[in-house]
Amino acid sequence: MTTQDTLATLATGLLDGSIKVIDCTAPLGPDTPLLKLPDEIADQTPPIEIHKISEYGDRGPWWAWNWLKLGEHSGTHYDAPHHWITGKDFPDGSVDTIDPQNFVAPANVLDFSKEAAEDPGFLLTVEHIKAWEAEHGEIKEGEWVLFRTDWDKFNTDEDAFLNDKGEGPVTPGPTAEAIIYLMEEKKALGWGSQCIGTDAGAAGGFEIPFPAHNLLHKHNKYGLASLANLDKLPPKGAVFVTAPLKIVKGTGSPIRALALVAG
Ligand code: 23J
Ligand code: MN
Repeated sequence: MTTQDTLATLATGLLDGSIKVIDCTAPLGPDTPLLKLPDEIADQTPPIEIHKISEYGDRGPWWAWNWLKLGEHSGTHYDAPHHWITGKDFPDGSVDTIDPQNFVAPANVLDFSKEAAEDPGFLLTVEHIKAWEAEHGEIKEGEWVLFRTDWDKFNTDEDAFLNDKGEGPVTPGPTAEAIIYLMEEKKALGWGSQCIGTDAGAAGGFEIPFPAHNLLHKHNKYGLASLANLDKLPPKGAVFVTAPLKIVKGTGSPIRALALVAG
């Protein structure tokens, strides 16, 4: 089969529904949960606003349109290398300069939803990843690693999503060693989370603060946050489509995260 045949087979599968498109995106609006950093150390990403310009009225009789106010790191979104100081110097490290070949890639979906339900501060280790690979197959170079925790079930309730009961956010994430393993040994494309960011809630206090951010972007690799519907994906075999807006020098962007799966 030629590559052109492969593409034709994909096109046919999309049209006949044998390849399904799963939406892995949370709704983006004023109620979307947003990251809260300690006010003492950081300015905040602002609340999302959707303002009407006009709606079939006196000021534009035949059309409706809105304007938006939102941070780059809002809702289901992409983290580019320039988001973190460790990735600041890559010439292809902002959303407008990343090679678009990276926006369509195979996905490994690591299901640790049971562990996260039992322990909301669950940390994924190298051992967990190796055990997953022994069961499902190796993670290969250039592939996404998506951490399924089913945390999207909270994405309409900011308090539950952030899970800060007064002692800081308690949400699942990776250990530094897990990210080092994925970057250095597996050469993964990046890491995706169903929580507010790629790191665990407690990650600001880790030995390497925010290790997912620090280490992914140090390797000129990418993060995905607030992913939805990972429970609808197989452990292997999905193709993930995640294109950020081409914001000039942008450090991230809301995305429409789509997964192609065998229906
Ligand atoms: C800035 C500082 C810490 C974090 C974040 C941003 C994110 O989660 C983000 O959206 O990239 S943890
Ligand atoms: Mn982000």
